[in-house]
Amino acid sequence: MKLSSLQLARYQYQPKLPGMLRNGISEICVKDGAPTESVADQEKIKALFPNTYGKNEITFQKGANTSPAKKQVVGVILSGGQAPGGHNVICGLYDALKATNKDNVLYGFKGGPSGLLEDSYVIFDDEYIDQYRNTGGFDIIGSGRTKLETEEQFAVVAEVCKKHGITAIVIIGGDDSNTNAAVLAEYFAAHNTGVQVIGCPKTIDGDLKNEDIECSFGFDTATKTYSEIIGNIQRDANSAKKYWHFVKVMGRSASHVALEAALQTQPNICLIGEEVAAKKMSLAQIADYIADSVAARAAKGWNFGVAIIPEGIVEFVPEFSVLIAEINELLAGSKADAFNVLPSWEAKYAFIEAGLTKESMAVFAILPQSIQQQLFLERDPHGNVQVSLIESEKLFSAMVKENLAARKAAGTYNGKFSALHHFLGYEGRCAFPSNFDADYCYSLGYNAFMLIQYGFNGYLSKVSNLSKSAEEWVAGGMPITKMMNIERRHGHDKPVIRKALVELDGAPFKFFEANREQWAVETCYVYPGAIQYFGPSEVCDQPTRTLALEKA
Ligand code: FBP
Repeated sequence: MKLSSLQLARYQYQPKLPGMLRNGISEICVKDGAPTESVADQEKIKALFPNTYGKNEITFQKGANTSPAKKQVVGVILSGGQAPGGHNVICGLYDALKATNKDNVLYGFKGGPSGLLEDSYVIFDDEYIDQYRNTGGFDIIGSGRTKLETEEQFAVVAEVCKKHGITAIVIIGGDDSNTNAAVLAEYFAAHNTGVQVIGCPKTIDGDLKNEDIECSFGFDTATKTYSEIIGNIQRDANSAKKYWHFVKVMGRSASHVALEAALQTQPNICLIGEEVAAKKMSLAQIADYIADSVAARAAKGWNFGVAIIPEGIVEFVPEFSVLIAEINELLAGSKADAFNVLPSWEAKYAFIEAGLTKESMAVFAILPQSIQQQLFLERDPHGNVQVSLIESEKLFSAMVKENLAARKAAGTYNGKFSALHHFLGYEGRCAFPSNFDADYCYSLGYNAFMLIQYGFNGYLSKVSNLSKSAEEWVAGGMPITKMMNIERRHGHDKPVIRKALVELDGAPFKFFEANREQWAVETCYVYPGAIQYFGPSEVCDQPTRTLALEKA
């Protein structure tokens, strides 16, 4: 394989550990914190996790390592969507494991949770690991979206662990995967398997965070990558002065990615799904809001601009989520077959018109035909509309165009509107991790092994104080049950880690809110440029604006 010069240079990068983990394995000891309780529904969560609930938060500190001298055989999986830094979690885990005892073994189960069920694995050695240091991607072992959640699956995993003598499993994943890590940890404890489970917080979406987890890994690199591209688009827009760019960014439900990109680049418009839901905005109101900016800028002679649209926006628009629910119902079970055999779009349209309520039909009718058809094309394995595949950037630009046409007819607007569309998602998920993510991920993995070595089960690897230099980061662990509450999922009450949506009274949104009126009508673009891996710390090691504002 031909390697780029950056890849070769990144192999040499030594990720920074928190100060307390820097003195060598023999100098890391545990400092016990307070017992924990879940963020809500304490009695119910306690009853569901009798063996793992209520344990103490812990931090590591410098001091004699008192962990038992036990050979460790650890299995690791990557779960869900790619996020920059996943390789470094595994590298950090491997380095701590081998530094503790060179006979320790690290298994990497392939293709996500299904690798554990199918007993498909590699055993890491130096040569294998060294090819992946500080690189993006999850190709070291692959990932997958199989959920590990049933007792039958847990029994299979227990068998696989027994077969290889595995003492601990590390699950690198998002809120769902770490919820399942907690359930697996409880199962292992209840069945006296002696196997521990440790989670690591991953997702570019940034929605796995709470008072303990300051951010999930990958968010930093992904948002810096998107911001670089948005900045470049803004510079092009400001140079050519003839296009409005509608840029959809990933983030399946929460709008953290969009908000962070807006804080970094200061576009004219950024929609925030959580605000749209709180204000119960309709599609027409959103289009009107964007059109106001287009018109105000046109009045200054600026027929260009940039609007950031979060991927999950449509689910936050109340009338649209009702429409989606009705469509899911309309096509439930065998009804989908009856729909699919209809010979033309006209026939399908009549079927839809007969099946939707008047209100939802009114929403459906204003959508561009391409979006109408998307709603009926792509279904997930449960038969539901895949909202993330809806081209909302095109939906809103089409609606803005119509809105502007009405303004033109009324004589209140006399500009030109030419829209271009972009979707930024996969571009950011496997980028070379920024120094922040390279350091954070390596620390999470290293720390995960220390949690294993000290016998913890059902804990999330926790590295905090992240807005400071790595030297000041604090390493430790938090029982996953502390982050749980009961939520209704697929008709059942389930213990889950609460998904973190954008807080409308949080500092990042407040900053955006205080500035966006000016950004909407003036040209205040910021051009962040590419992620820098080598150079002064103020250029290379900065955390996201979200983190900086939250911790300010
Ligand atoms: P995770 O929540 O698993 O980290 O994945 C997030 C994400 O990148 C979303 O932003 C996006 O909607 C989705 O994955 C895409 O999924 P897929 O990789 O299956 O296309």
